[in-house]
Amino acid sequence: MVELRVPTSDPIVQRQVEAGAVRDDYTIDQCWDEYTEEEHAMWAKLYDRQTQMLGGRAVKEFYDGLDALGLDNSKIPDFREVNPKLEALTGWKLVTVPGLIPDEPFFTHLANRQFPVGRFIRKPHEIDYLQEPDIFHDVFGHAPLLGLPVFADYMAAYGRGGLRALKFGTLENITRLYWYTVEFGLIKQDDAMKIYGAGIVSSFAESVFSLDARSPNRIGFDIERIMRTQYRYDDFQQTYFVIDSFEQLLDRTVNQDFAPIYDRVKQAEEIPARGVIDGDTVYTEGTQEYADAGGR
Ligand code: HBI
Ligand code: FE
Repeated sequence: MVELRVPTSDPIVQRQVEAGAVRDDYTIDQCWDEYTEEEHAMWAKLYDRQTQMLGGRAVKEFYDGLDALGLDNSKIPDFREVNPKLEALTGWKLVTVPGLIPDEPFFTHLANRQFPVGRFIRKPHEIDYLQEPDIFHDVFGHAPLLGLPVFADYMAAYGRGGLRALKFGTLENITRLYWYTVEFGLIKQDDAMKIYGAGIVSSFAESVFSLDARSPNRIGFDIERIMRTQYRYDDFQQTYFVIDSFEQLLDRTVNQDFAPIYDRVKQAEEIPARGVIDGDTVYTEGTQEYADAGGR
């Protein structure tokens, strides 16, 4: 039987854990019919609030993805409806998990084009911030770009890269790449800065902070630079990395031999989350006033 990293407050998840119904790959059933009216209402509220706050701040492909997958404010998405659409686009599908799962099965799912999604949805008192990914973050944040072939390929390559990193002992470095791209990435599109990272598009406050605040750095994407850079996991980022295109992201990671990259990264000094160094393409050198004032 599998062991869970965090206890869950979702009774449907609890029931499955207690019944030994968690599969060896950590998946469980979504049990969509058992979501309550309050839970559907929370989805609707989050969806409306977030699409309003985003306005045009997200990358065009994000909105296309919401459309293509039929994600809207009407109800918590039913994976039985979303998955056929997603599979037709890119071969990806959403699977339900009890919460955060260990790295190895997480990477294995990505390598197999399955995105692990927590079943639970945040409670009213957690509406602005929670550390664990819930179904709103996982689906609203991640699913739209999983329907875009170039990004879908990047995510699967990341899963394979993560499995290799576990063997190389470079988990921290590859995790930073995920953090600064998949979760908190920005992109230049038609000369405007846009959001594509799931952690930002699903965050009420960070969707504005990441693009508009004077505080954070905005620096051009560079894989070795990112792998050396520490990050904040509990507050707004002090640096955002900016890609030119999704093709750039895929080119720099797929079919790249990471071994020499890891060798150089291991030799090089770590860069603090707020650092700006020689060789950076600096779009914004942040004031760091938010972090200096103590942050959250
Ligand atoms: N599990 N459900 C879930 N979601 C994640 O985003 C996740 C995880 N387990 C591990 C993990 N992320 C990270 O540690 C990896 O990015 C390294
Ligand atoms: Fe995420």
